Order: sequence, then structure tokens, then C-alpha cells
Amino acid sequence: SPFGTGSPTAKTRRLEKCPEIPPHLVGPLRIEFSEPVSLEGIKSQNPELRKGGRYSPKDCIALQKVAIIIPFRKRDEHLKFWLYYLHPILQRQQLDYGVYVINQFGNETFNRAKLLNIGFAESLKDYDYDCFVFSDVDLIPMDDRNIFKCYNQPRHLSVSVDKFGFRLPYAQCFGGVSALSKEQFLKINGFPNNYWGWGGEDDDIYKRVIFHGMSITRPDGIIGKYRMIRHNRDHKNEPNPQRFNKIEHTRESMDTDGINSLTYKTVEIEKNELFTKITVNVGKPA
Ligand code: UD2
Ligand code: MN
Repeated sequence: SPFGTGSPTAKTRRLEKCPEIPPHLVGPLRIEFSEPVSLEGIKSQNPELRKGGRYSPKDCIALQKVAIIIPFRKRDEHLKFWLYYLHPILQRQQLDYGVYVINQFGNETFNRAKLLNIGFAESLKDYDYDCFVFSDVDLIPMDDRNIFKCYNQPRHLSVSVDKFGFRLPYAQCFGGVSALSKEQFLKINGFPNNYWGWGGEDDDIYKRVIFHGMSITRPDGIIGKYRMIRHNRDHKNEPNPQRFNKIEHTRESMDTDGINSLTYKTVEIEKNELFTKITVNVGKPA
């Protein structure tokens, strides 16, 4: 050939960035929880996953490195459905991602926001993530165009959940599933560590975002559809009676209570095939 050594082979060709719009998305998805799913089945359906629930596209360079952080205790059935539905979606979204299940050790009161802070810190020990998606274990997107990535402002992904009649319950709602870049997360000093039990922590996080001059972006109500697996309130996650008082004081507390004051003890790190499970002792309410 007059053009030198010939066309580049698969081995020597430099990968290009993945396209802004992932080409294999399908749009609306059928999500149901009537048939149980098995971990073995999920493994065989996702052969390209690496240890610890890691993946990166092989044909292009992912636009973002995303850690997905799930606060967890005794929700194994929900986690199976989450893994069953989310792994294929995240691969179609061409993300370089890892799944981190942050499991609260012991039987003290649950602390969702502190577990999320721990997920941020622990996932960064694993890989140089630049985006963090925080997701409840029981929330499954109904449309794969709802991309698990970060935007120029913090993003709320679970905007129309079936349990709320597919509507945003209130304009400041930031619970469920959210995405913050590393920079956005550090700007708000992460999440509060002192909300024990159910409720309030999501509103505190919303206020941190607003008080730091940022705003919330959301997909539209069609792309942002979600199903929540039906459940009862868990033992040791009763509504926190202090939540109303605490969210009145976010402005004063946010710069001293957060990722800069986070303390915990790691109990165990398990790199499973479908996810990394990090069991942590978060302590108990003071
Ligand atoms: C709402 C919010 C949630 C959070 C919570 C108040 C939405 C859609 N969800 O969810 O983000 O703000 O209110 O705290 O707005 N978990 C366990 N084990 C437990 C307890 C909790 O794994 O024993 C985890 C699990 O990931 C669960 C999440 O914490 O999905 C939130 O708890 P929930 O599902 O009981 O709260 P819910 O549905 O009212
Ligand atoms: Mn729930």
C-alpha cells in the first residue's frame, strides 16, 4: 500500500471516546418484581463484568468514571433485582463503573447519609472515580436514557417514582437516586453524618447544594420514571424525630459535619462478582 504499513489493526488502534449519546439504548423498560432472580443467572447474563462489579466499555473510552453507591442492610432480595436490572442498563450507557454496596454492620439505628459518605471515601481508594451516583437499593429506572452520570450541576435521577404516583412529591425532593461529581460532592462537604433513622438527610443534602450556589438538574418525567420495590419500614430505621429541627440548621452545620468529619471502622471488604460489599461500623447516635 502506498500509505505505509496498512490500516491499523484492532490491537494498535487507539480507542476513541464513547459518543455523547450511547448508541445501544432502548428507552422504556419493562420492570417487574414478580419472578425472583438468581445471582448465578445475573452472572451468566453479564459475562463482561470484572471482579467487584466493575465494567468499562471495550470499544471506546467512557466519558465518565462512575462509582455507584448503595446504602444497605438486610435487603438482599432488593439487591438482587437491582443488580439484575442495572448491570445491563449501565453497560448500555457505556460507563466505566463500579458498584459499591455499603453495608451497615450491627443492629444500631440505620444511617443512610453516613453510609453514602463512606461509599464516596472507600470507592476512591479503589479507583479514580470522577462521578458518584447514590442509589437506594429498591429503586429501578424504567428508562435507560436516564444516564447514571454527572452533569454541570448535581442531578436528581428518581423524579417520577411509582410509589408517588409518578410525580415529584415536592420541588426540593432530592431523595432516592442522585449524582454528584467529585468536585460537587466536596464543595458541599459531602453529606451529613448525624441523621439517624428515617428521613431528613435528603432535604439536608438538597440545602447543602443550594447554599453552595448550585442547583438541581433532572431528566423529564418520562425518562425519569422509576419503580420502587414495595417494602415495609425496616426495623431500626424508624422516622427520626430530630429531623425537622436538624434541617433547620443545615447552614450552620454543613461545613463541620460532612466528609471532613467522617469517622467509621471498616469491618470487611468483599469483592464479589457483581458488586463490592463493604461492611462498616458507623457507630451509634450520640
Ligand atoms: C425515601 C427516599 C430515600 C431516603 C428515605 C429517608 C425516595 C424515593 N427515597 O425512601 O432516598 O431519603 O426516604 O431516609 O425519595 N436501607 C437498607 N436497610 C435498612 C434501611 C434502609 O438497606 O434497614 C437502605 C436501602 O437502600 C433503602 C434506603 O436505605 O432503599 C432508604 O430507606 P427506605 O427505602 O426504607 O426509605 P423510603 O422508601 O421511604
Ligand atoms: Mn424505599
